[in-house]
Amino acid sequence: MPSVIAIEAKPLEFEDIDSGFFHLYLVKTQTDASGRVISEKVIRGSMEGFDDLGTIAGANLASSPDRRGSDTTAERHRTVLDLGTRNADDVWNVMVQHAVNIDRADLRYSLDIGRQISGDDLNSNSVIASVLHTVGLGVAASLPVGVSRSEAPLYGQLQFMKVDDTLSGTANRDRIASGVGNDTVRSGGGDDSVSGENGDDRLYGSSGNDNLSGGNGNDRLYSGWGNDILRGGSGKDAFVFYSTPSAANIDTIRDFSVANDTIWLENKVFTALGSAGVLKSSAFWTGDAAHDATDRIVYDRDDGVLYYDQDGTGAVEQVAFTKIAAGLRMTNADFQIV
Ligand SMILES: [Ca+2]
Ligand SMILES: [Ca+2]
Ligand SMILES: [Ca+2]
Repeated sequence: MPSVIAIEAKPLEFEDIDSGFFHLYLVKTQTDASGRVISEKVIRGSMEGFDDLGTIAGANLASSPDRRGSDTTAERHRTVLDLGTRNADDVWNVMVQHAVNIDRADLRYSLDIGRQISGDDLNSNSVIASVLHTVGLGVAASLPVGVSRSEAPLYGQLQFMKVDDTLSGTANRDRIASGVGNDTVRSGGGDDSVSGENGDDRLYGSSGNDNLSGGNGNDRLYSGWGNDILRGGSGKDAFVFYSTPSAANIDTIRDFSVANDTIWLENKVFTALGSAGVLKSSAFWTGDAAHDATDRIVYDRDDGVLYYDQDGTGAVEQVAFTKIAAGLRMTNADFQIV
């Protein structure tokens, strides 16, 4: 059954006087083959208790504070979000997870909509901006038609949404940007695009040809299977290899820094590397092939390919597991056996 996600806006009234401001919320509408509405779910921010920023995450619209009155579609400033080729149910799944994480985080609700006091001012509109951002939708481009940014106060306060997210993608192609905070993102199957952004993030690509980007902070990128594109960003990043290398499983690291970054190799898969710790210097070689029987990791400096060779100069062929830049001054110290 087809689903759509719309962003809606209701005029905010204080004691029946229109404030000139709007409250934003997201609605997923599922219809059947003849266009009848089967369900309407809502994501919205709220104030809980004295000043706690809370959420309603995927509840029924009809039993939420945003339930329909006699207002028309135009009065609700409904704009259906353009999700490209993504399925609305998949996008909603990730949106709900982030809304739940916001609810659990210790974020303060602030009504300082005139920005009179400096600090982390967040309200229900900030929640909606953060939810849109998490699934890779542009915040400015997603505002409902007829609502300007100044009419949606505290929308887009992403730098203050300090949420340590745990997010799981779907079996299909996901786009996830986990924002500030130390996040764990498991993108699941499909060709996913994941950005950890600020914080020390752990990103798992699993199967599929994924695009993983750590951003600022000390990140760990677990690309899994497929031909993945990896960027650690700034900070001390670890690129973790734990799947059997093959032609269908060669990754590309776009920004490996010898000074800052490390390649981690799982010895359950790279069985000839021995026990955990820094790779032995006798097991590393720079060249196009192993030069003696103890070599295990070979860096071809001319084309930037890293090979695993389980028996050095023995009969078993080396196998490429990732491409990095050519001409780097790699040493055994760039490799950690885990
Ligand atoms: Ca992050
Ligand atoms: Ca992958
Ligand atoms: Ca990083």
